[in-house]
Amino acid sequence: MRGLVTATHRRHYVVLLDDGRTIVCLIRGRSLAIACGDRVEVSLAGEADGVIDAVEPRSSLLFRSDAHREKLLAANVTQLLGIVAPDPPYDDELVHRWIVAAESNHCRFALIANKKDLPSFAMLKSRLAQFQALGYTVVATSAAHDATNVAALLDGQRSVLIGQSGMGKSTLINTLLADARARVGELSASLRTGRHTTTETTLYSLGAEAWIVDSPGMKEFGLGHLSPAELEKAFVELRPLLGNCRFRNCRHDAEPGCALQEAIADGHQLLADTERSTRRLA
Ligand SMILES: Nc1nc2c(ncn2[C@@H]2O[C@H](COP(=O)(O)OP(=O)(O)OP(=O)(O)O)[C@@H](O)[C@H]2O)c(=O)[nH]1
Ligand SMILES: [Mg+2]
Ligand SMILES: [Zn+2]
Repeated sequence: MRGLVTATHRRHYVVLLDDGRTIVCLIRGRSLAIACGDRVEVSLAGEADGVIDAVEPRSSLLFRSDAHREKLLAANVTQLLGIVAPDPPYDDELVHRWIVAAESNHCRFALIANKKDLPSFAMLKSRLAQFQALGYTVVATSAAHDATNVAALLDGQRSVLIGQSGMGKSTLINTLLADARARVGELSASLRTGRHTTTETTLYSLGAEAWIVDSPGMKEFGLGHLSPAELEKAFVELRPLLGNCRFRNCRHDAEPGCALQEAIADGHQLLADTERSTRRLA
């Protein structure tokens, strides 16, 4: 039997079989790593149980990493949707990291600016301009009330929604799918950090070929698995300059004849900002 992984919870995986049944699976052996969005081959072990035997080849695999381990986010995604809001405060660097993750997986990236009903939303606009300047779609919404402009981004896409805790991922999915039953928690005003209400990664079907994955809030997005060459290509604004440095293995630091440094010296402020983020990420 074949199916689609729609939820991961510790060692258990929910699989929607191609015949429409939903079963809960374990993994055969220990070597397989499985994520929401994976297409898998399973053996049935009972009415509602099974074992995942193999994973079909993936078109993309989003994951973050730190020094110790890799954390899979979703497989076969065509679009990464980042979500930010004025409250709790969000981190610009995190958005740049999501963009790098999307670009290095050849996925589309768009940014959702949520909670536009809050007065503090006005402050967000100038910060979001940098992402628009790079060519990315930025959509302002109030997930708690209306999600029509986000829905327009989802057609025919396999999306993953990521963001810090409390930004409104599950609220957005609730609004998008009245019956999604994503658990939405009350933001803890005293902590100002929001509560991690979503603990599992869950995939919601949006019709024929489209789906969206809700993920637990994250504060970090480690990209240590990317090589310097992959990293520099993941910054769209650097692409026209790559290959123009005097040395082929230029680290774009203090090397003579560095095309990136020259562009910065020419006064491209945007590049200067990006170069700083590249260095932070490296
Ligand atoms: N004012 C306002 N509040 C919102 C909006 N969308 C979500 N919220 C509130 O923000 C808080 C967090 O929403 P969630 O949807 O649980 O956030 P999340 O991103 O899923 O958080 P985690 O699951 O912890 O990662 C809740 O109290 C929501 O009611 C909005 O459009 N406007
Ligand atoms: Mg949530
Ligand atoms: Zn260089």
